[in-house]
Amino acid sequence: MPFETPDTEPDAAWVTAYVGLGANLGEARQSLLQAAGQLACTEGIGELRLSPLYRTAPIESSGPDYVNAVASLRTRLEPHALLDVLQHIEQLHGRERPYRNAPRTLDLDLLLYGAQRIDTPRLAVPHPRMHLRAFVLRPLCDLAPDIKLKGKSLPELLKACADQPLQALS
Ligand code: A4P
Ligand code: MG
Repeated sequence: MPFETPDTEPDAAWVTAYVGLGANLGEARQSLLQAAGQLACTEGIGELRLSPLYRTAPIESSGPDYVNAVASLRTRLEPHALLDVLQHIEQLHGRERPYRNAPRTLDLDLLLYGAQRIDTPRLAVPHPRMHLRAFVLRPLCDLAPDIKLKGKSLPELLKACADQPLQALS
C-alpha cells in the first residue's frame, strides 16, 4: 500500500459498510477502480465488492457527467477511522475542495455502517442525502437489493428519482 494504514483493535467486531464512489474530473472510471483496490488492500477492511459503474448527470453540481458506483465491504475499523481512510484515498487522487459540490477527481462517502446512526461534526451516517439520489440507490440496489432506507425499499426510492439520468457502463 502506498500509505500508512490505521491501527485496528485486534478484537473489534467486523461490520458491513457501504461506500459511495464518484468522480467527474480526470480519468474518472480509472480513479474509481483504483480507489476500490486501495480500499480492499487496507488493513482492517476485507471482502470488498464493487457494483457496476454508472455514468450519471450531475445532481446539484456542475461539470462533466460523473462516474458513480458503490462498494460493500467488511471492516473492523471504527467509523471515523474508516472516514480517515476514505479521505486519505481522496487526497491520493488529488481531491480539491474549491466550493461545495465542486467537480471532483474522487469522492468517497460513507453511506452505511452496519445499522449505526452517527451524527458528529465530521460524520453523518446514513449519508443524509443518499435516499434521494439515483447515483447511489441504483448501484446500492445491485449489491444489496433488500436494504431499506427511511422505511422504503430501494426500488421504491428509485422510482421517486426516475428523472435523474443514469446509464450503466460496460
Ligand atoms: N461528512 C459527513 N458525513 C459524511 C459521510 N457519511 N461520508 C463530512 C463522507 N463525508 C462525510 O465532504 C464534506 C464533509 O462531509 C467532510 O469533511 C466530512 O467530514 P466532501 O467529500 O468534502 O464534500 P462532498 O462529498 O461534496 O459533500 P457531500 O455533502 O457529501 O456532498 P453530496 O451531497 O454527496 O454531493 N451528482 C452526481 N451525478 N454524482 C455524484 O457523485 N456528488 C455530489 C456530492 C453532488 N452531485 C453529484 C455527485
Ligand atoms: Mg464526499
